[in-house]
Amino acid sequence: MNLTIVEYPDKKLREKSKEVECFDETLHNLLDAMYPKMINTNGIGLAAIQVAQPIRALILNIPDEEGNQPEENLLEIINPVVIEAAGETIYQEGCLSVPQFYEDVKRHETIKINYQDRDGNTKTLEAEGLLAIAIQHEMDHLEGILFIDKLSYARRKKFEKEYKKLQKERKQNA
Ligand code: QAP
Ligand code: CO
Repeated sequence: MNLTIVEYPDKKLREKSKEVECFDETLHNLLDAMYPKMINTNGIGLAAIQVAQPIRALILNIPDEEGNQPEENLLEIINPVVIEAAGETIYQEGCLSVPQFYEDVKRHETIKINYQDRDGNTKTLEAEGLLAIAIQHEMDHLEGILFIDKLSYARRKKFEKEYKKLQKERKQNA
């Protein structure tokens, strides 16, 4: 399965992703293809909608202390639901769908979710730190929300200007 990352301002990223009901080979093939795509593009998190599949599935692989992302640390999260969220934290986020732009975003510090694994088994996960931030970022994708939507009006304007310039440069290099 050959996947392409959908990039802002593609309207596809605004779609609301649908609940996964079939935990079949099609889902497994998609998840299996998402992992190398994420690693090869230097990602730590990827939602299915970012590869044009509007389903409530996301993967995460937070680097360890050495900066490694072994596949055994891969988290596959299907149909996540937030059951608890507390505290506040600010982190400079980026997104594979918004290349080369990073900005501070406010999130909950800790989060507890229920979700399903690739076989449909129900799981609970309590997260803090970068994992908690990444879960919130990826779950926003399921609603068609991007981290740039969370910026102040002034920062968003700064983003639109910088991003247009970056896109121009990238087109010239392509
Ligand atoms: C979401 O983001 C996230 O601009 C995952 O040129 C972000 O993997 C979770 C990336 C922050 C927690 C904190 C971005 C790679 C990767 C770029 C990513 C780029 C290359 C972003
Ligand atoms: Co993202």
